[in-house]
Amino acid sequence: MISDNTNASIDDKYQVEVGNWDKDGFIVLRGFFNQLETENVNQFIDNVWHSRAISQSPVTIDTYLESPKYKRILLSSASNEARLHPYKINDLFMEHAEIRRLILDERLRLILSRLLDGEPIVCNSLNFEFGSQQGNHCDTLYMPPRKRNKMLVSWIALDPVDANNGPVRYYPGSHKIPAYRFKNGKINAVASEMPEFDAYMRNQLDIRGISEQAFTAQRGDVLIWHAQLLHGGTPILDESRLRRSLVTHYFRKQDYLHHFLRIRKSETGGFYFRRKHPHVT
Ligand SMILES: O=C(O)CCC(=O)C(=O)O
Repeated sequence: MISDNTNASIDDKYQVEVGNWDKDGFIVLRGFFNQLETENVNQFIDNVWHSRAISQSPVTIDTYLESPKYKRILLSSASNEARLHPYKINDLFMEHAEIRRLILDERLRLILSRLLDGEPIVCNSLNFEFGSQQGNHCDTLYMPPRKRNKMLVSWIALDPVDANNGPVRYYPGSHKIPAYRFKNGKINAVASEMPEFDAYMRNQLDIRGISEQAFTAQRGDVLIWHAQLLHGGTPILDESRLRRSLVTHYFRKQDYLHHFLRIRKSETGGFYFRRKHPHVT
């Protein structure tokens, strides 16, 4: 039983939502981070852009998402133009405490530990300014965990989000759909077989009567989803608006102890992987 006051109030506030995790495959933590915390991240991202050319940072960015111009490059070589189109900056958490502080926040870790049934460890983070605008997918297509169902994702709103600036869409309960097996027997995405994946998921949603929901949010709200939950990013209809967010994928630390040389402890007492940055294209 949790005795500490902070933990007890987290329990009071969020126990209902945590109770829905198994049924729905997601929970919502409204107003979890305050304005200062989210503004600090937005400021930090601005600074990362402004200082990129002199930073010699190994951090990478996926530019022109969902377009034929898509390319993964070093952030230090990204043009000003690239910032005006959907992009994601990969894995800032490996280099910067400003990101770790939020994604390994003590209260957040407590909730993630409950959902994972063990200590979380960050394996990847993504920073967006226009959302992902990505088609429907489950995150296990790209990074399946060693232990089935022991991976989850936190999505932190860094802007208010409504129907006009690209809310995340998601399908409650879709995490219960048995993972699609590609022809090689694995669940990792095979690009040429994604139409079959899409058809399988559409059929399963129909059978189960699951319909699409859009996640509208205030700055500081957190959506946590099960890595098997079907979701995607919607287009931004109002081109004058941003939709900044910080997305983090977590495994369960106890499933990766054999990678002990790469495990680091953060300033807040949480854990993350210190590995190589992704290759540029
Ligand atoms: O923020 C979004 O638009 C969706 C992000 C997403 O789908 C992901 O990171 O897996």
